[in-house]
Amino acid sequence: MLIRRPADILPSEITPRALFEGRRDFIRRAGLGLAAGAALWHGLPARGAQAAQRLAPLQPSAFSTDEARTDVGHATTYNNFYEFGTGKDDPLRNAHRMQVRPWTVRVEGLVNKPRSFDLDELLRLAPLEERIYRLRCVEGWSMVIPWAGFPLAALLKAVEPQGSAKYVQFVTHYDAEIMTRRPVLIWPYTEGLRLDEALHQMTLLTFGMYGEVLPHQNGAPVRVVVPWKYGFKSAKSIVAIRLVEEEPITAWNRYAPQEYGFYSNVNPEVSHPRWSQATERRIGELRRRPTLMFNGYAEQVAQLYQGMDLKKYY
Ligand SMILES: Nc1nc2c(c(=O)[nH]1)N[C@H]1C(S)=C(S)[C@@H](COP(=O)(O)O)O[C@H]1N2
Ligand SMILES: [Mo]
Repeated sequence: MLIRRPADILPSEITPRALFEGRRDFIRRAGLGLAAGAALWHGLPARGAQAAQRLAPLQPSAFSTDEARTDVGHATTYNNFYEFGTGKDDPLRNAHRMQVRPWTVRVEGLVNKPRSFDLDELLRLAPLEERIYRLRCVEGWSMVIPWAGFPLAALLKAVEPQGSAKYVQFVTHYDAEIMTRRPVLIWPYTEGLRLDEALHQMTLLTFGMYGEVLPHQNGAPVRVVVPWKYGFKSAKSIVAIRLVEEEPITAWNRYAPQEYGFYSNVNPEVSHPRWSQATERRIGELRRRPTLMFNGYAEQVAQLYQGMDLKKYY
């Protein structure tokens, strides 16, 4: 689908209804270009039941890495989205059942202007940038993904956090009709950041990847991406953002507090209790490579943790 310039396009046209209503049009997907083609190679359609929708041209970002991007067919078929199953291709098979339009995100708690935003209102807050970030999963693999989004700070500033707000909690979509009922984690999946982390310019409110709107399995229609932290901090399919005073409950921390801390900064020196975090396998490569402190973003984020014992606050 061809895209006009951002100036003459309404945000609602970027996210057309048909796209998000889960067409079961499996044949057409074969002709939908790179994403579909790459995934067909793996024997699965890249988007489950949705057609790809290209975004308007994106502003490049100085925060982007120039490392080689992970093949889109891997990034859209090898996913963690436990609501849809714990197998790597379960999200691809199942997430298309999620209705992602209409969609609203409530922003509430310790803010002067609590309110709900629909997708179009979110997209009007700031221009979408392309941010090519490394994503490092706590399981020991990593990818390089060109995301499309803008700093979460643009949304947080719009609601005016109060002085007492110290943390941000993300609550994600849960629907027992289409997602697992097994208590793999406590649903809905929740995550959290300290307010200064959430306001950091690298924390991206994300709507797309590889120049297209987010596939369902990657957290459509809106997720966060926090590239210096393990992947599970980058919550998918967000429905509420709460500003709170105390460190919020997070799904993985509640599941296994000794294994998954609130901070979960990528740190090769702090092992997971059951495995080392010193190396990782970049998806698409064979040899493991060393994991870098803060996933290679120390220059940008290390000052957030000055004076903190990162072994204690893992
Ligand atoms: N709602 C929700 N968000 C989630 C998860 C999840 O299970 N549910 N998994 C996380 C994990 S462990 C990782 S590594 C990343 C994976 O993102 P990707 O599939 O887009 O690469 O999503 C994170 N966000
Ligand atoms: Mo992960």
